[in-house]
Formats: sequence, structure tokens, C-alpha cells
Amino acid sequence: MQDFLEKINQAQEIIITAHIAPDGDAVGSSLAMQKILQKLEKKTTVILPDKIPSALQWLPGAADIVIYDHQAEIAQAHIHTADLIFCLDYNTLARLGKMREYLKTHFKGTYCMIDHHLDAEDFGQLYFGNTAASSTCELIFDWLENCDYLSYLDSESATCLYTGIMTDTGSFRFASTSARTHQIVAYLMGLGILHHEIHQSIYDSHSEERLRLWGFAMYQRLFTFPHWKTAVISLSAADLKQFHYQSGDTEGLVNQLLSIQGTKLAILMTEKEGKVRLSFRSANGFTVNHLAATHFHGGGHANAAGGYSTKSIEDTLKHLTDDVLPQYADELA
Ligand SMILES: [Mn+2]
Repeated sequence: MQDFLEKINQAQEIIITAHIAPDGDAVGSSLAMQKILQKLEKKTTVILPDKIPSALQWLPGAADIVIYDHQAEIAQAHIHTADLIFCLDYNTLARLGKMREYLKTHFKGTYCMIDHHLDAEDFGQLYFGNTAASSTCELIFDWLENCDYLSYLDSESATCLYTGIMTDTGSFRFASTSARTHQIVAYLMGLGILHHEIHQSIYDSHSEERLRLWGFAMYQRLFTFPHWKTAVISLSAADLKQFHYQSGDTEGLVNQLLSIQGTKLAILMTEKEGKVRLSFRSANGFTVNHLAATHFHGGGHANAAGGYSTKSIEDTLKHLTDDVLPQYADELA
């Protein structure tokens, strides 16, 4: 923690990054970190690989985020001049999408990683992680507390941290939610955040098309495999187009599958940009990160992971049912 402080003190310009398809924890931790570093009078820019979902665009500071996909030149200029980069909520550069190559070749400074995912790649010179933490936002709070910096938090940065913790814990219900999580949240509430408005802004701000997409997905695109206690939703590019899919519209859909009693494995497959993205959730004693890493170029947490396939969506489902799930038959029984 002291090494982090030393690097921050020495830095002239700092960039903050988080993973592709950023979620509440990625955006929340990035913006909270930026606000803290600004209080330390550091020149700081948040650069994210791609667009943030509309449900997160109200977060304080979100409008100033540089999106690499749309503003590559601005992002590249910062990558050239920055001497410190924070890598938040990811632990392998593959999670940066197109930004990865540029960063690898042109960034000459120090990497500082704060993350709670398993199996960190060894690229961060400085790493602060805990795979038992509910969220990266929780880790940022730990870091601030250890540095005696909690007084730098204000209602805006607290709002960002609360957002990350709330979204990564499924509103404080996943197994990763600890007594410590609630203590942190109590502290954040003491800073005057409007927790009910944060919840409403994120969960009650969707389009009619999104709700209809969810209905369609559950009615027409849900496949269950009772002998493996597995449920799969498979959405093709044409399905997404039919409901005018916007980034973030399927966020949380995979969790709904776990509401079927006894489900051990829930999978959402979506066909995007010529690939099939897979989201995995698990419960009832099954851990899913091994399956995601071994068969779908992915990884993640014990009960929440992601990956992708370059096969067609039909062949991905066939690969899953013919080759992958049978290998886990004992654990899924
Ligand atoms: Mn996270």
C-alpha cells in the first residue's frame, strides 16, 4: 500500500483503466479513484475500452471518461504521456480489447493493479488484490483506510464506490457479501449518498425493448438440461437486433436462470461482433471458472465467469452439450 502511495506521489500524469464491457464495479472504481487522485492534485484521466452502459452514465464524472473505441487518438496521447496506470477490476491485459496492443507497445510507466478476480496475470508491477473481496470498490475502500485517506472520500466518490459494491454483490445478496461489505456500506451511507436513488438509477432505468428482450429470451430461447442442473439462454445477433439491443441490455439476465430451483449452472450466450460471448453463473456447490478457462478462453470468479467462442452460436451450444458438460456430469449431478 505504501508502494502505491510512493508511485502516486512521483507520478506526473495518471491514467485509470478498467475492463471491456464495463460494469458498475469497473466504472464505479475508476471514477472513485479519479476523484481521490484529483484531491491529491494529480492529473488523471479515466480511459475505458468501450462504451459504458446507459444505466451508469449518470455517475458523477462519467461524461469525462475517454472511450478508446471512439476516441483512440485522445486515449493514445494520454498513454504516451502518463507515467502511472491503474488497472481496476481486471487482471489480464486481454480484458482491455483493442486498447491492449497500443498500451503494451507505447506505455512506459508503472502498472498498479487493484482487483478481485482469480488467476492474475503477472503484468502489474504493483498488485493489490483479494479474491474474497466482494468488489474492486471494496478493495479501494480498504486501500484508502490503510493509507489513512478515508477523509478524502466525499458523497460523489462514495456514490461511485457504493455503485460498484451494490452491482457486484447483486444488491448485497451474493456469497461474496461479508460483514465487512456492510460496514463499508454503512460508512459510505454516512457520507450522505442517496442509496435508493442509486438503486433506482441502475435497476429501474431500462427501455421497453430490454424488458421485451428478457421476456423473449426466457420464453423462446431458454434451454434446460435437468440432468446437469443447467439452464442456458442463447441469443443470436438477429435476436438482439430484433429488440434494438443496446449495450448493457442483457446485464443480469444470466442471474435469473439461477432462480430455477436446484440450478447449479447458468449460461447466457450472446452473438456479438462475430463471436459468441458466454456468461457463466453457478450455485449449489459448483464452481464455474475452471470450465470458462478450460473451454472458452475465459475465467473469472468461482461463481461468476465469462468467456467466448469463435464457433457459430448453434455450434457453441452443441459443443457445450456434447463435449463440455459431460465432462462435469459428476459435479453437476
Ligand atoms: Mn468487479
